[in-house]
Amino acid sequence: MPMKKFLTAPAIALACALACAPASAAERVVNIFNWSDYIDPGVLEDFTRETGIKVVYDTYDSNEMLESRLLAGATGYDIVVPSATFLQRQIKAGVLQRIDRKRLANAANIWSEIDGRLSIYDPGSAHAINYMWYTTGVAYNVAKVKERLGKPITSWDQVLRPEALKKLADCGVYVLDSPEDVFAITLNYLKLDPDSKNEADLKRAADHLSGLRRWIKKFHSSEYINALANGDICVAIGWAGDSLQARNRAREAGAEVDIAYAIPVEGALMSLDNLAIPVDAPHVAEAYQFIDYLLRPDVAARNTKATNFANGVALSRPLIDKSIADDPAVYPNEATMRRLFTVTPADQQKQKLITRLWTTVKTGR
Ligand code: N2P
Repeated sequence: MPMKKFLTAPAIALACALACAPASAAERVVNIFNWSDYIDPGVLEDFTRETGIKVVYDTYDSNEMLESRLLAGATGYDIVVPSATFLQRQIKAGVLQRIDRKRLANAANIWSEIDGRLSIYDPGSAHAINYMWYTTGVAYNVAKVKERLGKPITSWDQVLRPEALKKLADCGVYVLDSPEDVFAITLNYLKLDPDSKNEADLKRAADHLSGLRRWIKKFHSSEYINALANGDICVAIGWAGDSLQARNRAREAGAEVDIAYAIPVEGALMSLDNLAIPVDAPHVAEAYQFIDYLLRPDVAARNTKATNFANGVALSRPLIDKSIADDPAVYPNEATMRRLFTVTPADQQKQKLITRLWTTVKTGR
């Protein structure tokens, strides 16, 4: 279930709004639906302080969850953050509106290289603006993996080969509940096209994953952050920033837990998450104001510092601590970039097949 977080303006502003504003003045608000653990909460508070716009902030942890809401319509959301492949399908379905970049004073801060990658999914980047971009790799507990494998994780073979995964199962393995990520990685591991939508290829990947199920404790896309930090699990196929948040949470808690994140030698999936405005958004002007705020280099830098995800504002990079800005797990260097692959969206029919195969992978039925 999405978690609810309701942010109000500072008490003083609220008191004034109640006491000073004419009764008819509509309260300015922006309703945001974003991934969990994906923003510095202080940014939301400062946005309200600076603009007087109240932020209502809900979270999700899967594209499927967002997509089913968007396709049902009337979400009430002003900003949503689909990954690029889902974005492309949602544009075709007519559920997102065009974004006029002339209305964004900070549009010049958009990182052109990342924007170019986004335009593969959204020609001319007409409906979206990149928020964060990242890889899907392996987060692991350094000591527990060393005990069991004698070495760090560097290859998908250490987690995707049944006899190898079996060695890690007793300390707890989580896998993202995200068929797009996990199919792409498995297809690539099986030396098939990671972007294959061929039914036989997808079935082969699903069969392989079904063979791993008994060694997997849970398929989940957000709980692994705390589970790793607490030492409850030792391996997760996860997203870069979330994996590093797990490492940081363990450090902050002073726990004897050291978490590392690997982009395996065979390569990893690179994805883009993007700010978009639903076609029926009730507060479009406020949505523009919020997107413009996120495009400020100092604000983008704060969000990367808090989440360990690379953002789409190039000028924010010099404002980010070197430990994050120069970490190839966050901002992959040229050599790592060459190992990354991307995927394209499945059409509705193939998406149904993927959903069906994924249910079988997770449940055996
Ligand atoms: C944030 C996850 C974002 C990456 N916790 C997956 N879209």
